[in-house]
Amino acid sequence: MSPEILSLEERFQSRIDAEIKIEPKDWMPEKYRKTLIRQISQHAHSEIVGMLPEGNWITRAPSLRRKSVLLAKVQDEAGHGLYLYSAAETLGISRDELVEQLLTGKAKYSSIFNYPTTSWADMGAIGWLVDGAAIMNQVMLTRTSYGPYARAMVRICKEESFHQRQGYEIMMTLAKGTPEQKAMAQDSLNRWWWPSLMMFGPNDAASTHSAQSMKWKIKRKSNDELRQAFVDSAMPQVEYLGLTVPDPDLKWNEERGHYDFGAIDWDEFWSVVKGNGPCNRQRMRTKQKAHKEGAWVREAAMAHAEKRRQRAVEQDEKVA
Ligand code: BYC
Repeated sequence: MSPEILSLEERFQSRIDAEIKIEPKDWMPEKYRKTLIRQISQHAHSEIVGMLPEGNWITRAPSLRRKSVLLAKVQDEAGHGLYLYSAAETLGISRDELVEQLLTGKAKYSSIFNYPTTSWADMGAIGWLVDGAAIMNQVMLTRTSYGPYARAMVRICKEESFHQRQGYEIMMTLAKGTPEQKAMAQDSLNRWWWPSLMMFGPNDAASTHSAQSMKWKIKRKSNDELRQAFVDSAMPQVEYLGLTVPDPDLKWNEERGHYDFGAIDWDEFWSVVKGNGPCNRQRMRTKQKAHKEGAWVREAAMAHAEKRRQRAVEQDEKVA
């Protein structure tokens, strides 16, 4: 590496160490830029694909109140996807390229959205556990070293807190309801517990990107630290609901001051990540179809923007 690049990298690292945010026009190592594009776009795609499992229940929500709340939540996910695509674009990649990477399967999205939503109780479990796991991960990202990503996360976290509460409220209603409703809540918890723990990614020892991402303060806590914090915060909520988790090894460890939990099925995790989960193909087909059928909307929006731009130019010429 040339001495100039070396000294640029040293200066870059010392800014990171001093907690100074990196902004789009600042010099940055190419690997930092690529890592951020990978992570932010994976995050954006997760928000967008994450609309599908819940969108599946909008027409079947059990009351008008539940329907409007779920609709608002799913719309929030679209908004999160858009802030995150915008943050990724500041790194010099276009929206079209990002979408192309999702639709061709080149870019990943969170494993969790490849599981089916088979009952209304899943709206509770997703809001409570999936958004709960997302918040655990995203609160640290409000302090990530890249300015546009950190700022997007502040708003996203506020909205995710509402999502988590609406999910827990559904779980409380079901768990305190009839025996059938309580059984629905338990069944949903059984199905979403392990996939939620997998959301945090592989164990630290198997996490290829963690060491460098922690050094660059893109990530501020490791996958295992966050997973442990999630289990510790969810367990009192599970107990309050009067439900149980599908893990015979889960118990409080007085000495550690944390819950111990059983081994995650990493074969299942990697199989889902590689495209072979229960709904991977269905999710991709849905997104590809929506993209194709939405082409005329994008074209109309572009034509409208062009018309407005031309009108503004004409107006300026008149004034001049
Ligand atoms: N699923 O070295 P590692 C939401 C991949 S959505 C799939 O630890 P890293 C919501 C990883 O990409 C919330 N792939 O990676 C929306 C890497 O493969 P590549 C989504 C995963 O990046 C709607 C390889 O495994 N949140 O809130 O240091 C409704 C090795 O992993 C997963 C975010 O995206 C996974 N779960 O750490 C409700 C947060 N885990 O890329 C809710 C932002 C790992 O080398 N992302 N992989 O081919 C992150 O914080 C980090 O990217 C991760 C992984 C902690 C996820």
